[in-house]
Amino acid sequence: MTQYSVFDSEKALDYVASLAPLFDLQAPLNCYEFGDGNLNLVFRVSDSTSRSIILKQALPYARCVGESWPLTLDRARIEASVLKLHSAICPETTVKVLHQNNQLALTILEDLGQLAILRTALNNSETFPKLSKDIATHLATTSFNYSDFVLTPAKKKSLVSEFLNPELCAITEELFFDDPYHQHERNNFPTTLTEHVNALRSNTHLRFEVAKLKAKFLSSPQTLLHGDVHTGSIFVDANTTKVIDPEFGFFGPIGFDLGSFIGNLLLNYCAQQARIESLPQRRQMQTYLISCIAECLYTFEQSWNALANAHSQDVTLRDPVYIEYFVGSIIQDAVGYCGTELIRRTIGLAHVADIDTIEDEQARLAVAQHTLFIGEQLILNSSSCTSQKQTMQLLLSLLN
Ligand code: SR1
Ligand code: MG
Repeated sequence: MTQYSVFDSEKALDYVASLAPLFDLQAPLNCYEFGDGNLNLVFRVSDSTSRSIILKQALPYARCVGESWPLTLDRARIEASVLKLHSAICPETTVKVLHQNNQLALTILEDLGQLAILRTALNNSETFPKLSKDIATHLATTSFNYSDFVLTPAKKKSLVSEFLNPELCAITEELFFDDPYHQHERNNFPTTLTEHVNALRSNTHLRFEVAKLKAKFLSSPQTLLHGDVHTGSIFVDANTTKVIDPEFGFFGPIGFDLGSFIGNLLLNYCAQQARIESLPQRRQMQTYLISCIAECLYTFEQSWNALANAHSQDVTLRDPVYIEYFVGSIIQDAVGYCGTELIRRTIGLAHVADIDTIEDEQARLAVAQHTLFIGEQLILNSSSCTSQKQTMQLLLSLLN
């Protein structure tokens, strides 16, 4: 068995070279590390004909914090395995796994370097016509196919145990549902926001709703989630949408991924208030983002209903009235989780570049106040959002 060791560019190159024919690479190879995410090493290995692949290796700790935060290497197995299962259902929108080595905690993936990272592109005011439909279809199709509507109870239970992912779930449990609502050294916000944070923390109704969302995250193995669908986990161009990085994958509530995605579009919407100076251009970008959210929710709702009515295997769950109720409950959960994403990205450990790279301090503060307000209102009012229409009504009433 190969012993785990942390790769540098030389080791990554040697590893890929030993398997080069598998990836159709011609010597000489070139390799560099360029990971800028929170957790892992990411190498690009290219050959003399400019073909390239990505080697991603998990470190035994969280890269953004350092060795003081140890983290399981098993996340590499989880990530590659979720990608393979999601790819089996949605190959067009899932990055391709070319090779997996669980002992070395590494995965070799197709290189999507010709595409843009969605977060960076949105921050540059770029728009993508297929994005919302692609993501909604991806989330609806993967979540339906790994739910109780399709899997036998035995298969489902066996998959649930394969994807328990306790350490990465613990990160989400703490960063989404605990830290922002308590004093914690991991939290990160300017003192000028303290009053707003204190108001959030003393809102007992909000804490009650967050407790319900956390309980559902802990105890609702509805489907095999991606677990971290933010705009840094999506590559895009005008014709293509690819989802990457499901190392937080586990069997959880279906609305979590949908809510995370919409939350990141809303974070960008709020940030654009300070990012784009020209009012017409800003309005154009914000209108695009709202239409993405509306289209995403609409497509998700329609797709899930259609899939469940046509392809449910479970004799009891396929009842049309239950299906309608169930899809409504997913939307409701998504609205709540969306609110928690807005709040934790504003005052918790892991922020977003959309807000953090706004240079003007006052403008950045105004955006942060807005994201906190919207996050709070979404959580408080999620019970009135069991459809795309109701959700859009609430959202439009909150946005400026
Ligand atoms: C310590 S990990 C911080 C965040 O980065 C990941 O992408 C997840 O969103 C996680 O919450
Ligand atoms: Mg990630």
